[in-house]
Amino acid sequence: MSADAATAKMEGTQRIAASMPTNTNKPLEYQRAAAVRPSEGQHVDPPSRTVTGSTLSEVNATPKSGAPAEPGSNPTNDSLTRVRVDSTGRALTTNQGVAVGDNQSSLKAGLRGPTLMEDFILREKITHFDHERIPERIVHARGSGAHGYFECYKPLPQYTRASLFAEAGKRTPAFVRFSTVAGERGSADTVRDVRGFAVKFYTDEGNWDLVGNNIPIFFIQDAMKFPDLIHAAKPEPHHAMPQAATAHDTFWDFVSLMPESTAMLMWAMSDRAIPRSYRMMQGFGVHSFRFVNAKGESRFVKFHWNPLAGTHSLVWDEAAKIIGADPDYHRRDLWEAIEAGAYPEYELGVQIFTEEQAERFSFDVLDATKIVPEELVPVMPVGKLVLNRNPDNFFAETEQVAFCTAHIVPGLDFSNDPLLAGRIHSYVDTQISRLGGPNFHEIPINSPIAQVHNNQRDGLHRQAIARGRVAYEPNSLGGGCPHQAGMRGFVSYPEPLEAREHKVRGKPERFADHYSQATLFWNSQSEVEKQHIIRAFRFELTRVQVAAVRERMVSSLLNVAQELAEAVAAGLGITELPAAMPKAMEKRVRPEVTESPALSLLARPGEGGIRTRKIAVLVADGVDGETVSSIYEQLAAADAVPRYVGITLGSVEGGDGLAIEVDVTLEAAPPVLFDALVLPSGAQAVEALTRVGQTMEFVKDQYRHCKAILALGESAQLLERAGIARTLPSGEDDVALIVADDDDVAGAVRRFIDAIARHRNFARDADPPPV
Ligand code: HDE
Repeated sequence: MSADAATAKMEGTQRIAASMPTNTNKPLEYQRAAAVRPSEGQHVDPPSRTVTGSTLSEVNATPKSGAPAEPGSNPTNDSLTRVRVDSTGRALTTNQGVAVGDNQSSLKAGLRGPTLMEDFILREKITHFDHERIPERIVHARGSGAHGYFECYKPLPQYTRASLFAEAGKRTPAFVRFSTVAGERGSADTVRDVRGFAVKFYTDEGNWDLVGNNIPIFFIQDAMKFPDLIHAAKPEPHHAMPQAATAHDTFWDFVSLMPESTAMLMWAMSDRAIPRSYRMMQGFGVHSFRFVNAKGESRFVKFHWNPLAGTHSLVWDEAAKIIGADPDYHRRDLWEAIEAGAYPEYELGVQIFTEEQAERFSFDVLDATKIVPEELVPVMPVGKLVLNRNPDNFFAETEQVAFCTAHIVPGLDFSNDPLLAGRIHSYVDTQISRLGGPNFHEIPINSPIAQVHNNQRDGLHRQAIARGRVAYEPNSLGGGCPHQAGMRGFVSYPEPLEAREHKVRGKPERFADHYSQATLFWNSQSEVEKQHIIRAFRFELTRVQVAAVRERMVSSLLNVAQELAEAVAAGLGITELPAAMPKAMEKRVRPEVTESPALSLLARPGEGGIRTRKIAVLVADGVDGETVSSIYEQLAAADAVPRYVGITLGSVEGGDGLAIEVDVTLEAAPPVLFDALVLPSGAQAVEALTRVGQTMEFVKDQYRHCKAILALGESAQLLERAGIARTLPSGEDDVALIVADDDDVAGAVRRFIDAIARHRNFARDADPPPV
């Protein structure tokens, strides 16, 4: 470079340094007003671009070094397009871009000779392979993700300045990962467990991660207990069993000694913990957060996701059988729905309340084991999440996505929930070991779409190539940039603190009420949901080997509801009820609400219809082809997914000569994989199906799991052989068991579709099951 250019650079540097003779921001650091309303950092424009550059030679571009950086730009934040790879028409290369001539054999000294150390192609390939796995998440290891967007319904300036809520119709890109908690990465989807519902919003003011669950409360009140909880729930350390299940001694030992877990146990033993689909479950932010508006005013907020498809669950016997039939049941369901264009949608609702309101509640809003009942603070819908794109690559996107509760944006803030405080630390920390260093934010799925400019440098796998020699602030040599944003940036809400408080380890008094909301949940359930909760407690505690732990849990349940404790005890063979567990707070709390209908899964049937529901149509030679194919078409026209299930693959020949191609066999697709069943007419087909053991299993399971069954003509015999009664034990009609003659097919199909849309006919539910 010419001496002139170097001199000009030097002179320019002198000029900008001189234009900042003092740090004008410094006095503000000591002013109370500036502690609440920070001002923008001091900065100037350099006289020329060269002045703040690292080099004068940056103009000498090559295909690799490229042009100088664009002013104010950080391309590591671009859309994922910059890292999408498509090998169409390309030859194989090494990681250095060298084309590989032969990908079949290693390099040897002679055809039968030893493999040579110099074979860099083999060594690069094997070395990369050796390191393909990364540590799995300590919790939520098993998950599935999808891309989509959040659309704001209406602006919320009175509550928050968060940019994603700024205008009606504004769309913010999002990535969601659903998960189970306890199981390892390869564990089955339909285990009884809480489901993670983690959303990353790529807002234009930075990333906001709402890392929630499908249950609105949690087991513990303080982050201090999280490692204990997870150690108790995970496989027992001596023999590493059981996988992905809480039905074992250590879990129940711990939770029965932690009465604050009781309310969460009620939810976890309910059908919420065995959802039919990720598309059919709610999500919750759990903690109280804060909304902060442009005037700096703050209110508490709780976040709710409500699926437009409604909330629907499996039944336990079915969930357990699906573990064998299709361990990827939820992953497949999400993937297939998105591929089919049936995009899952969830409405975001907020409960907004003031500090003063919170003071008056009978519970503490900082206690994550408590909900704010909807009767106290209604849920206001504010927008909608639509999942419309599957990831291209599971590892690059779903496995490497790193959610952190610490990722929030201007307009939001934390509450002092002590569980949340621990999480704010934990998530960043865990990503550092899981993703190999502090630069995980540069992994494409994690990088924001908002620009990133700071003085953080180096670390493993750094991608950004920061221009210039300034990596500190304040500076004058970089013109003061990047400068602090002041009120345009994130400013913590200056929450007033209690005067004269001591530094303590403890909990507020209202945290000690452990049972009111467990009872509230119980009281709000329908009869069938209550029965399922009883059975779940019974199942889990039956697996517990130590009788004292079983009894301790029953003594705790006596504080929730006598009928619950008695029914669980009866199932466990406990004939003499223990005394109720002494409460941490003997003072009686007067809850505002003793029943909240919104807590029942049945409160949200969804938009109706049978879209994406899987329906088995059993076929064999001699089936009434004309009728069965017309039913198939009607179901497909209603956006359901009918499948011809046969004894073998190939085609069956209808009694009317129509050939029907079998989609899947009785052996490969057991009944638990379908939401409903069609048994067509045709004497010969019914006879053939009767001879196959799996048919009876199919019919019985569909009945036992309370699913809709349509039996036409002769196939009614299959119901009889399975011992299925035409009416309910009460003598009433079973509206999901539609038995029809061949002359009433149209009406029968209509009733069948209505029954599928209602999900299950729980009026059939009985313990033990009659068939
Ligand atoms: Fe998490 N949790 N958690 N958690 N959590 C993790 O972060 C943690 C809690 C939740 O799909 C980890 O990246 C602590 C509540 C979801 O990638 C880890 C505490 C709620 C996911 C962690 C909690 C959650 C995680 C493991 C108590 C519901 C999966 C891997 C103080 C509101 C995110 C990771 C994904 C994952 C810590 C309690 C939800 C270790 C310390 C309450 C959905 O950082």
